[in-house]
Amino acid sequence: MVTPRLILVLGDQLSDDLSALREGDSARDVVVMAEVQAETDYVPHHPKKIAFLFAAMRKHAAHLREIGWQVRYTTLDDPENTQSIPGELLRAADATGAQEAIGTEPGEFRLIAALEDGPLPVHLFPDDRFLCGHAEFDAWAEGRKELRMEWFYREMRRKTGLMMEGDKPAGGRWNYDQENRKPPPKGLSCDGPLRHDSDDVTRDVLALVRDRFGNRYGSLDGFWFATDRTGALAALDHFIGQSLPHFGDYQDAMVKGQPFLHHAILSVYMNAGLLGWREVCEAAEAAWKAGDVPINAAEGFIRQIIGWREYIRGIYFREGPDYTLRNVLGADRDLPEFYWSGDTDMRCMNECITATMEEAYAHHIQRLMVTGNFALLAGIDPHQVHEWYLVVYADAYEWVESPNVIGMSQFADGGVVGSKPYVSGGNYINRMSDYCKSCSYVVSRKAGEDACPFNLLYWNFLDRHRDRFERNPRMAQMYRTWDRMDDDHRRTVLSEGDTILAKLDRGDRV
Ligand code: FAD
Ligand code: DLZ
Ligand code: SF4
Repeated sequence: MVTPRLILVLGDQLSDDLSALREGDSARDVVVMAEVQAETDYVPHHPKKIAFLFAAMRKHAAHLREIGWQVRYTTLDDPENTQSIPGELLRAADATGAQEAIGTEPGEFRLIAALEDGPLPVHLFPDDRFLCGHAEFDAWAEGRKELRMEWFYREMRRKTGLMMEGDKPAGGRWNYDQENRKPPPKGLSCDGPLRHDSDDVTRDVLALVRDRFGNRYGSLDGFWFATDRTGALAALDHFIGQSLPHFGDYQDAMVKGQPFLHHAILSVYMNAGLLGWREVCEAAEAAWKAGDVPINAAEGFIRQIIGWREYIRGIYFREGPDYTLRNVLGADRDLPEFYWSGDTDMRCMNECITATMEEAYAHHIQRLMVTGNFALLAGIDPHQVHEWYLVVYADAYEWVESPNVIGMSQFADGGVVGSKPYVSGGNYINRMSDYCKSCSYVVSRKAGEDACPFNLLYWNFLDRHRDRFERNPRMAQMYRTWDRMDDDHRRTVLSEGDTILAKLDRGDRV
């Protein structure tokens, strides 16, 4: 008898066209999939994320069996479960006589190291479900003073031919952002994502997850994610028909009680492998070609995927395992408790945090300009901020979460991802949302008891980091504005900002 090899398929590798499966032999090899505590607990993931992945893993295992693979699947409550991926590989090797395993490179250095250092030899193949491999990204990055996404994106447009006319971008421009990012008009609303009913598999998983993880942060109620490829394709169709036409216009808008607006809500499916970048982008391009979607929406959406998503992954693997420990601004304040409860008088923070607890989702601007902006202004330890984002979002894996948080949002990498920190006072949030209207603070107040904390902390941040940022050409204007204010006002603003920071340190309500 020929000795089988094990083929590891992880929870975010639920794709038929996976390099490890391509390298395997269904007549001989055994696919190993396992629900394990090491993965549910290395950070205490939101229960909706765990339920989504377990249900999707169980259905993918059934699908792989249907197409001819032998699959060894361990459920979390199996009494023999060793509760780690290397442990389950070893147990499968004992049971099958396999001497080695193959896999597709995981999306976190932590797990790559655990497999490389594990007791069974594991050969990892590149994860070619992405458009840009590590060597290609490094070749693009090599010798550049700044790794700006826009230049990378243009290469990816040329490489894919998406929205290209010959070697020119469709419509004559690479980027239609000037037409995007409008403030929300009164009454802006959207039906949101396609909601999927539970079936027996999902119901079993929900019961297990409620039993094991029901007491941790995040709500399991109202679970509606798709948990297989058919459902994910239906979600893609729904987005293209319903929301893509407005995606560009209202990409940055925030409206109370409307966490999804016209966003895709596809990252959860794409990052688990249920959808691929090409089919998603081609669907958007086809809708534009058919005249159903304006060019600014289609281009803006495709840029998020072949631009931002690929660029962010390139940064993660290029920067290396110590990336999540970077902290160039020396921020060392503990993450305030209200990030876990939403218990704050700041309406914007309350709205984004409570929606996150409910849905394991917030859109980009809520992540960047509300929760991320506040953490940066308040000098929160970026590693704690990183762990929070990894816990709370259903689409979070370190390869995509950490460059967004450590780099884009917290500037803790010193400018690898962004040329300047994404900070703003309350004005930006007021322009792009309806949050401030129902806030206890007054967004137009720059000082005083009820002044918006974002306003106070904005100047406090710029003042604290003057040496680093005042010569940055994109920030010089802000320092000039600050310097023109009268001394008394500046002293008041700084001392009231310090009062808020002291309240955060004491755990007082803000
Ligand atoms: P849409 O806004 O509709 O965008 C369409 C698609 O573009 C997304 O599905 C996603 O695949 C891709 N995309 C857009 N922006 C980015 C980006 N900056 N990086 C990578 N892909 C992008 N995205 C994650 O997938 N996982 C994360 O853990 C994550 N953490 C983030 C943390 C912070 C602080 C910030 C600022 C952004 C983070 N993002 C993350 C990026 C972005 O917020 C999400 O991809 C997006 O909100 C997902 O929702 P959507 O599918 O509705 O996306
Ligand atoms: C996120 C996650 C969770 C919660 N649980 C599992 C699991 O039980 N089994 C598994 O194979 N994968 C899980 N995952 C996804 C992995 O954490 C993911 O593959 C790595 O973080 C690399 O991206
Ligand atoms: Fe947020 Fe300030 Fe607006 Fe309140 S006033 S919602 S704290 S930006």
